[in-house]
Amino acid sequence: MMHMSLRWFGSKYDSVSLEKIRQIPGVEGVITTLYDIPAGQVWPKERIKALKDEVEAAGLKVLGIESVNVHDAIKIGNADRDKYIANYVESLENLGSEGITTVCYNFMPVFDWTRTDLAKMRTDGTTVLAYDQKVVDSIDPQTFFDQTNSNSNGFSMPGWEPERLAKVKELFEAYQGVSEEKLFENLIYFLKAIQPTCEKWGIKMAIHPDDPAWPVFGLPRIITSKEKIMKVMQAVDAPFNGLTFCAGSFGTNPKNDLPGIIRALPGRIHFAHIRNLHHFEPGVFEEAAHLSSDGSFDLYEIVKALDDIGFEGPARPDHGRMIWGEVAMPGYGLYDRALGASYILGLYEAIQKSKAGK
Ligand SMILES: [Mn+2]
Repeated sequence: MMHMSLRWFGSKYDSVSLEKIRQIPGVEGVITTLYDIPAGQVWPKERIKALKDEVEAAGLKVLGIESVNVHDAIKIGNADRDKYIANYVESLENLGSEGITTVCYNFMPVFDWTRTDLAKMRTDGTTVLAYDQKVVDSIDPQTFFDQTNSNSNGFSMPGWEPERLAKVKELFEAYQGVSEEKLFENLIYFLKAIQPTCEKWGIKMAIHPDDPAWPVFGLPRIITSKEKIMKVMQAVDAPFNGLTFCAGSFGTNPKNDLPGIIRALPGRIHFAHIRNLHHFEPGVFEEAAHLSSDGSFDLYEIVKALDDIGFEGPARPDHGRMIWGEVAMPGYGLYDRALGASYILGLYEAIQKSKAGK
């Protein structure tokens, strides 16, 4: 049984309320976070409990955390990484003891996801996030960061925290000498260090693939394809070490076979981000409605593959289009994600019924 959820940034940061999320049919809970706690700091138990209480009071469950961010010192492999890993372990202890056991994270240097347009107008008047490699190739990271943040409708976006990215130049310097191999080693070091705590509480770590699935601004990327994620799964071959299957991120590279990635990872996909992209040419795409025919992916085959491998974790619609005049954080409005959730649940119901021969 897949559990449908919506990402929610907390009542202080999100334009969408829990009350509204509660009214989307079939949505059981939220994927949430303590948005104000910077990477590297411990998540206090009382804050986690208060978050859980707030969500449960609205008739929903906390189905997972996205994300407990990993401090750059851990990704870079600095001398003080063990201090930050100890903090991470304490956050996991606090989450585990509150019964929260699905944790999404990523291991991308400097930038989280990258898009070159946060509100590209489509012919139907909707706006979507879009990407054009030529734009990335033509500007420096600091300018790129400033432009992205000034176009976010006034919302602070995940992975684009102004405090951290105020020092883009310094961050880039800190990553000098961190090759793809080194970044991979640092990930494995981190996973081995958190393994006992995850196993103690039954916490499932779900690494998010890199978005887009290739190096940007000369920074290394290590979760970009089936081969690369398999390498991580094999290096720490235990069920706690799993994947957030993100259709939109792996799908930035049209060579990635999305159902094929899912089918290669039974028992290791702990969380699913389900969305659609429309490709124009290699390195140029826009985010589409979830409906298969609106983009380049076959959403039926994606949901079917998840069901075939016995996926039982939380799933969520991913970035939505901005429709019906909504003003929200780019990608995270209510309306199109609600349509996406309903559509995915419709596919899921049809798959269950045809399997049962009804
Ligand atoms: Mn995703």
